Amino acid sequence: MLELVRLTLREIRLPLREPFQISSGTMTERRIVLLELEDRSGASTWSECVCDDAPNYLPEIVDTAWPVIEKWVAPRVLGQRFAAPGDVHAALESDFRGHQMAKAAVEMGMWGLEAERLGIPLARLIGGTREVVDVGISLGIQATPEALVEKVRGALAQGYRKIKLKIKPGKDVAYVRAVRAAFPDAPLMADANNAYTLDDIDALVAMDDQKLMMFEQPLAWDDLVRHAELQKRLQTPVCLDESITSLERAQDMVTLGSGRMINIKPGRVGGFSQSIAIHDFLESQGMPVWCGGMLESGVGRAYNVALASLPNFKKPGDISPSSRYWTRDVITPEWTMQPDGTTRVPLDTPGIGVAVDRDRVDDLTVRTLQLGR
Ligand code: OSB
Ligand code: MG
Repeated sequence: MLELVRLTLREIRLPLREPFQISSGTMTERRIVLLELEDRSGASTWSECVCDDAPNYLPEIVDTAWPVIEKWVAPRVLGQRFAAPGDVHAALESDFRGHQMAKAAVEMGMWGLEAERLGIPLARLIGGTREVVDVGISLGIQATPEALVEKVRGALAQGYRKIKLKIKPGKDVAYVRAVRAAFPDAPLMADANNAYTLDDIDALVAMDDQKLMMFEQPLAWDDLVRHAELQKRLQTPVCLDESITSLERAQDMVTLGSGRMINIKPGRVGGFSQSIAIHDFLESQGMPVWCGGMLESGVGRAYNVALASLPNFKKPGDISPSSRYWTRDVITPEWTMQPDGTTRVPLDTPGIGVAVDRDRVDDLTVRTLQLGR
């Protein structure tokens, strides 16, 4: 039996190596909530809440997630006995709307804790089948198409297997065409983070012949109906990110034809149970999924790497190594990528596969809250 007896929240600040710009804003530093979980057996592990400072990706932010975990999530889990981590999701659903990222931070931690308690790798616990996972990079919006071409050149030289270009109206067609002209066979895709409406469809149509693997979330974060209209008019597959917050929304995507694949971010869907359910459902539909990222520290990345070891994660994930974003990560060993653009799933280590560097975390911590005994 899994029983969480103590939960410690910490907020850390981690400066990015370089600013990261998406259509809705620029980040220079991450505010990250880390959770330390301890089981009755003495086993312990860490997890991460993936929301950001500002509500420009989804409504949840650090300043909602912290009190929600304290007041509403932790009390439903602390001191309760769970036969399996898969049972935690249900405990967080009844009469409790939204707050997926706050719920996921604890729910995922319970999977990590179970892996630690049983002494097996997290990837094994969830039924992962891959020993290595393919890695993609997400490149922020650049000042000029030429600057973007140089970024892509560097990423391809490092071995990345998928190159995601962030786009927004006015920084799209010329950028994508310049990159495609420079690299005719590169595995490219574009992510708009909701920056378009159906009125801007001409720009999207103008990129439809650029052999993009997909357009990620071109339209509004909560809109499945217009994405269905858009998909009918494009050959390029639409991949949904922001719009998929549960298994039901994934089912709606298939019913409506709003997209042909999903970027699964476990934080966005409330944790591992829903991630696995969405993975299984899309597999039954013959549609691939891939693992998204939220500029996590190495702790959050550990969960993403484990998740991406499931069989239907058929496209490279946004699981770039620690050095992509951080001068120094908060874990040891840091996440690395092989020259062939893959990352090893840590199958020789129990639990999440990396250890938290406590001194580093202490140096970065701005507040702490201990819950439980
Ligand atoms: O839309 O996938 C996104 C980062 C922050 C917020 C939203 C997104 C992203 C990324 C970065 O694309 C992916 C990564 O963690 O490397
Ligand atoms: Mg996205």
